[in-house]
Amino acid sequence: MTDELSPLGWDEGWDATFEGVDAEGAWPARVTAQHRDRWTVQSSMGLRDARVVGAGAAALKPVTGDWVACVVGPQKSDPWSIVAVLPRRSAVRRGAAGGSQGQQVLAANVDRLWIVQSLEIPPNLRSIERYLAVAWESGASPEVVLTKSDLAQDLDAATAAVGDVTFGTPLWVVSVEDPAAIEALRDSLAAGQTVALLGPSGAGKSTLINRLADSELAKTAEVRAGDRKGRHTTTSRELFPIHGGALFLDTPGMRELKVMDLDEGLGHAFPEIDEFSAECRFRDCSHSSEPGCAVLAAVEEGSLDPDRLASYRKLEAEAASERRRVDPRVRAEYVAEWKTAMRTLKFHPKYKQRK
Ligand SMILES: Nc1nc2c(ncn2[C@@H]2O[C@H](COP(=O)(O)OP(=O)(O)OP(=O)(O)O)[C@@H](O)[C@H]2O)c(=O)[nH]1
Ligand SMILES: [Mg+2]
Ligand SMILES: [Zn+2]
Repeated sequence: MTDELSPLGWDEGWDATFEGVDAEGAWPARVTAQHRDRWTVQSSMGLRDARVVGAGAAALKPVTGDWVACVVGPQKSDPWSIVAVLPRRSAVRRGAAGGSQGQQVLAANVDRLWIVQSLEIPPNLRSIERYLAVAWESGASPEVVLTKSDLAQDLDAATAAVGDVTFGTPLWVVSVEDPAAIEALRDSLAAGQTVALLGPSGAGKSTLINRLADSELAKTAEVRAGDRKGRHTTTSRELFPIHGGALFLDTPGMRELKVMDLDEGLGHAFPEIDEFSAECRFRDCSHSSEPGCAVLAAVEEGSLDPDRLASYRKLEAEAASERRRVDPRVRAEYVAEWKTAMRTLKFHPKYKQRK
């Protein structure tokens, strides 16, 4: 099985995982696209339409990049049936958008996650930090790819500014006008490796995939003349296996990336804050007003950029509210705490005075 599926990213580890899956007579396939209630899967038998049927179907939520176990039928003319989703090695998740409850898994089994930003406009460092936190949390290896270097107003200043927030994360600067830069990126790719691209609309994600694959796989479109924003050209998450090469997972540009319940991702994205915080007097220091806070002291001394701290605290607050939303136990604790606080407040002389 390994040989036939290796161009899709299968390896001996997946062999072992598949053996542990309870799916008699099923075979593995990789999800290359997801539609509302249909999935396109690819296996050694080519591309097929698949659906999720039977008891427990609602719990299986395959996403692009997932390895799934499939069977035919029930009728021969039916699409394949997905009977199991193999445990993910990595999952790019974002917090629930709009009013919806659940978090969303954007992509699964991603090896490298490219955060793509255009140099046509000054880099939005706060946005890059947000993407980095989400990327680090996913289990994939994050990298930052700055595109359209040919259109940058001050290339050196822009790359230096981004370099200040990426620390050790690999940083690539490319342009479709710069074959050497594209070649360097291509050289870094390995066969069977899954690379997902994430970033705002118009950043040039699909263009980059086409250029690296040397083929017009993904649709692209010009950005709007006025504000240089994209037109949301890519509308679904799709995996493009390149013959003998890597697999590219293209995604639609996002208006906003809401973070999920960040855990280690935050510390990885803000390594200097993580380091300072080890010296805080309180272990659960929130770096807002506590005595003995080493992070605030670092800002005071000028060794930490206050914008970085503000960004960190904003993401942390968002992650905490997301955690309350998804984890019923944490949510219950929070509600209880809040009720106690309200009760205390009601009996507080100050509160009475205000009434
Ligand atoms: N000058 C220049 N233009 C580029 C470069 N890369 C991409 N573009 C242009 O930027 C526009 C948007 O590119 P897309 O690849 O469609 O952007 P996208 O990130 O896939 O956008 P969505 O699918 O909407 O998320 C296209 O007109 C590309 O030709 C570059 O390096 N230099
Ligand atoms: Mg696109
Ligand atoms: Zn602190």
